[in-house]
Amino acid sequence: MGFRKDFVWGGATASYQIEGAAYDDGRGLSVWDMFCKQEGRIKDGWNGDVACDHYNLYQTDVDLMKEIGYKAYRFSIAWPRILPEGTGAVNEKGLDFYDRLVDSLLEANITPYVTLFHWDYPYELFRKGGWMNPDSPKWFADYADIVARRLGDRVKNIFTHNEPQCFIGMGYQDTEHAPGIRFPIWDTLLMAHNVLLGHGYAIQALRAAIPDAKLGIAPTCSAHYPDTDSPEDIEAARKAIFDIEPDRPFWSVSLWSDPVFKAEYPKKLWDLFGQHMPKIGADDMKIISQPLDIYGQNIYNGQAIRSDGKGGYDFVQRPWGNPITAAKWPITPKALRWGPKFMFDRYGKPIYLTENGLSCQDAVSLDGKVHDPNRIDFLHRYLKELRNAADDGVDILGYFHWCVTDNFEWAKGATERFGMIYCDFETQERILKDSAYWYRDVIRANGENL
Ligand code: IFM
Repeated sequence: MGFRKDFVWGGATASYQIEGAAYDDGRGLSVWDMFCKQEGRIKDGWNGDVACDHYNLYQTDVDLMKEIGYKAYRFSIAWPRILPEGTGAVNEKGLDFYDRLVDSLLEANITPYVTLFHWDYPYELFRKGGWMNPDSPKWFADYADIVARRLGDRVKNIFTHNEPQCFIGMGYQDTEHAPGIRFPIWDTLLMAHNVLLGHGYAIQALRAAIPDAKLGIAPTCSAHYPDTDSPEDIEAARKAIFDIEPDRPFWSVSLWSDPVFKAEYPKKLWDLFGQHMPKIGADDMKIISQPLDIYGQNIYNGQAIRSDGKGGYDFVQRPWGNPITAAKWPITPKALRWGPKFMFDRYGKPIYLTENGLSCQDAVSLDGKVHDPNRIDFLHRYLKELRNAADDGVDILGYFHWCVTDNFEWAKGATERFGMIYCDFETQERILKDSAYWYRDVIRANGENL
């Protein structure tokens, strides 16, 4: 069977990680600007002030994407570039930038996929309580409406939030990401609820402004997979992937996706934190569960699961010396077969792999090229498993490699290179890595050469 004929091959980025121009043309501050100013937060003290200077070099990047043969490009919009205070006055110059970018993509025959929020939350709204403020869902919807009215004639694929697991879990629980302040569980659960309400209100606004748009959300997951093909292990892995860990609830899939697709919070969340859950308004779950067209999944890895023989599951210890990426993330290609399958079985929505990739210690060789065999091997293995998922009947619409270029990798700064395009952060020179040429061939063959 293989990938569908109209399979969407592309790459993804996020505004704060590549744009730079952090203080130009009226952009407001985000929590990430302020987080980076705090000593010790970012490896080697880097920040997104310039990053890949994509704000100025976007045409170069679009040209390179075209050279690779991308059919689509997923990028995020910097909320504070559009609304410097988060709400109120609109910064026309910010909208102009995305206008230019979208036009340039369409000119190159690359379909734009927009993510509204990939973590650069307006600092002025954070000062008003951020996602804890009861008005925060409406702030997000108003922002969505402004973007839709400006870009909706050309942008027809939109995701609301990217990885709510991370911006809530890592921002307010682990504190490794902005704003890096630990809040008690009841406040963090309230934030999560407002994030979901914001998603629902934004979908209403987007639907009204762009009736022919395909709308979705792009969470992430640890895509656990069965250790064997036995029905018991498969059901155990399914259980594990949707489970909620008491000490890391925000990392779960079901906390975010059950409300969106099933209009309810999972029972286990109530069992664990019932007394800390926010007050749920009469219409809240209806608003959160607005019908969606597409489901984005960012999947990097998972863990093998075995049935414990009692209806539960056990994590299988990874073999000694199990391959890892430069970020020390385990390499587990089966995550791309079973993650999408379990999501499709539970939520029934067509899936885009909205992020997948790895960081390597890439460098320019003496021959002036960037050889990244590990990336090619990783992608080859993962894409084969994704194709297996498609063969299993999972409706997979497309794949966005993370990341188009090397970029500002959040707290890890410049120490992790995720791109297919090498970026020299001093000179802003770009070089297509070997994997980019390899990916070009995969796109041309629609994955049949894998
Ligand atoms: O760089 C991030 C991205 O912003 C969100 N998903 C994971 C990537 C790699 O860490």
